[in-house]
Amino acid sequence: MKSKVFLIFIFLLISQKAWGETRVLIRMQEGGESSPSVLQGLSLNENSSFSQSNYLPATDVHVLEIEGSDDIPQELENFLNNSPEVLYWEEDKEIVSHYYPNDPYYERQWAGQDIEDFIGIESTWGLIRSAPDVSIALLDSGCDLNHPDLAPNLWTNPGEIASNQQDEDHNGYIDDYYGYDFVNRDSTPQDDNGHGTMVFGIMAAQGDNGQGIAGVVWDTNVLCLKVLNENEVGRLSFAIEAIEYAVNAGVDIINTSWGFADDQGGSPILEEAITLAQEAGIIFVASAGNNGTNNDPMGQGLANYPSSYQLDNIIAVAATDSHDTLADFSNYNELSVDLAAPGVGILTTAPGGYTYFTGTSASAPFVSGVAALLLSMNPQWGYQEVIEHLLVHTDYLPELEDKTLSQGRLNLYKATSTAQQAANDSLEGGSDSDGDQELVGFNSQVAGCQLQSQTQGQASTSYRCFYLMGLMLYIAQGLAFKRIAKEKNWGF
Ligand SMILES: [Ca+2]
Ligand SMILES: [Ca+2]
Ligand SMILES: [Ca+2]
Ligand SMILES: [Ca+2]
Repeated sequence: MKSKVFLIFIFLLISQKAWGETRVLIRMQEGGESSPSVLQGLSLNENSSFSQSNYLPATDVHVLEIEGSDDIPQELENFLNNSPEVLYWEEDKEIVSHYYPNDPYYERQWAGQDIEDFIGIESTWGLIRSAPDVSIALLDSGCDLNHPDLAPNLWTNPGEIASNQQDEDHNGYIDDYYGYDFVNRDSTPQDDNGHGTMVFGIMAAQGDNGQGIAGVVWDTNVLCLKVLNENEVGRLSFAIEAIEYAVNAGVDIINTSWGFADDQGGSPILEEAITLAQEAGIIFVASAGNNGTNNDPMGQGLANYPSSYQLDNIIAVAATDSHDTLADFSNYNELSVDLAAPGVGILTTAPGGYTYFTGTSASAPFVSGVAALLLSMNPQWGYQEVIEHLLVHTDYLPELEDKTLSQGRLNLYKATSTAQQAANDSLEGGSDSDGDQELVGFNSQVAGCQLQSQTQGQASTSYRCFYLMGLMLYIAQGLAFKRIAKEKNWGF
């Protein structure tokens, strides 16, 4: 099974060279040339030529397109490596979705039966189901904008009038009312593949509307940014531009159910874009990848990106199956993969209907959905508090002990019920928002332990409490490790 999955993954990597042209991303030195005029002196061999195809202002990146060559011409490579104006450059690599084609008949028998029990979804809905003030950017193959179970939850641009050929909000995108299509460069991020629509449904299909299914969150705002084409393949530059768009739109969460494998630490420019999201306080949820291997950021082998960047706003998600064990195809790592969530045979929306969906692509939107609920309950929480809270309130699975940072699988009810308690406490205890944000979670937990020990004196309560504290410290160490590794620029 594993080798079959691996072969399919390799096949996807090799076979889907979706783009005819080779492209490179160039990051100029700060204070250097603001346009690639530095390249004007360069001539390629007679068969190839190059032109600028895009400029991404927030990351100051020039996208260069090379015609007539399947590879980056040696002259260009030499030039870029030796030019003092170029800070760094990389190929505009392909990114691929983390959808795993399933065996429909067998897996349909399971879907929807045990999953509610595992993750406590129905109990969660008894507590909270809406996050109307939260917005989630979905960077994917687009959305079925006409799907009755999704349309009510589409983000809309308050500064833009649709379909009038004008750019009312002056953001450089004409008529971007429902987001943007970075693949075809138009204002309609309509899904021509289905992947984005499937991710959307798990995360945020409208509930209690007499239609189809209910997503984790029933009422929220999903910003559709199309970065994958009809074959579920995109480019780094699409994703980087979409992240810039999401940051400017002020979203709270970004969901990425795709990636690329790399043994050189991933794309530095994509990492820089995610750093912009981090600085804006955005939670970045990323699927861990489907090649069934260790995403070891310290090792020699391939790791999946963006999930393996050591940025503390990234929450990387592995997939569990119907037996509540790690799915064969799921990637894992004890530091870079944060937790697992169901990812096999999940019933969700598809363009014009419904389907079953498998892959770490299906796991990530469970986490994005519950992150939206947590933010809605505790709007004062920063991204670190949301992520720490989620990781501490998983269900421990022995198998995940050395395969995810939290050692556990998402439990919606544990996460939301304890967040509800935190919201109540914060209402009762008044504002302590002057405190160190990062430590708020810890302080209340330690205080909770003492309180429980004193008032109840029950050994079991104390053990549970101190176990939880220990786990929080362990996770905090892991998150701190990510921050330190990032600061010290260790070679991931
Ligand atoms: Ca606009
Ligand atoms: Ca307009
Ligand atoms: Ca379009
Ligand atoms: Ca529905």
